[in-house]
Amino acid sequence: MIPTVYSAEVTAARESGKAIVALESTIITHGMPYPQNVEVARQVEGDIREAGAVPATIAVMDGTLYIGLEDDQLTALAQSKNVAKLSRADMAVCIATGGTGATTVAATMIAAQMAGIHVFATGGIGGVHKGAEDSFDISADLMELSQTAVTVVAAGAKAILDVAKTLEVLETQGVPVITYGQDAFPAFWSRGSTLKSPLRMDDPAQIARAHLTRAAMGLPGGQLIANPIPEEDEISSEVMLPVIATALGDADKAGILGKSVTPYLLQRIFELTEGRSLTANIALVRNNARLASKIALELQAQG
Ligand code: PSU
Ligand code: MN
Repeated sequence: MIPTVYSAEVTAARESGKAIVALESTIITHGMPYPQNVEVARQVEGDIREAGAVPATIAVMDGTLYIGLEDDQLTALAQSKNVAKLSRADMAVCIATGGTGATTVAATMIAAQMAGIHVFATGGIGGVHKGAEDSFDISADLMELSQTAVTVVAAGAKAILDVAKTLEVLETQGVPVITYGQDAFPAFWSRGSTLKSPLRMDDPAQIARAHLTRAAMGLPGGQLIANPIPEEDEISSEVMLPVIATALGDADKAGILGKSVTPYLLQRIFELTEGRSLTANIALVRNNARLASKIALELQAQG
């Protein structure tokens, strides 16, 4: 038995059959600085409510799995230091030992599936790191997408990753990568990229139908929906590429490895862009929350 607590709002939504959108907590604890992290978390939850769905931010606190956080819990989590970053490998250990941890994309998908939630909004997924041919650093997020039936809305993958290799692994793993409303696979802070998206859809109803079709065929796994950042919020790749190169060089010099790589790079890019990367990050997460809500409502209408 997994000690699980649903927020009041999520409990009511489950009873009345309202659409629910899952949100991860690593973006709060390891992806953005305090106090912007808690402000953004609240805004994103508000965006989902405004779109007619219910937000469920997921985290493990003192060995309990929370599906939806009350506002004081959200604030406490955003302020805590030394929170573990949980993926598939360490989530059960954290719960079993009474620990506290924030859920990555992989761990959030697992929790969402346990709670019967089919749609999840985030900023960017983990992927194949540059130099993975030597480090073998490939995020468990990619394998999770191939086995857990949750549709994940993200703004593509960051250029801190090897995006082409990330798309190759997703293809090998049988994950549908669907870009919303354009042909190019978006590059997180920038709308465009030189990479063509494997698939494209222009309508949330279609995305919901594809999710249900996959399930009906008995195929495990979810879908990755790549939602380009709104035009007015994007930062051009000419601005971002040198910044990313500097951040990667600094990570290398500092000897950052494993789980610490992504949080280190995000923090370094925040400093190097004087906060501009964060402003864009906030805009794209909110945009993803709105699209995820539409998909969740459609799933409910069709399902
Ligand atoms: N990419 C981002 N922002 C993030 C993350 C990734 O642009 O906050 C977080 C997510 O929680 C993601 C995790 O699941 O980092 C991937 O970490 P790793 O590369 O260690 O698997
Ligand atoms: Mn990794």
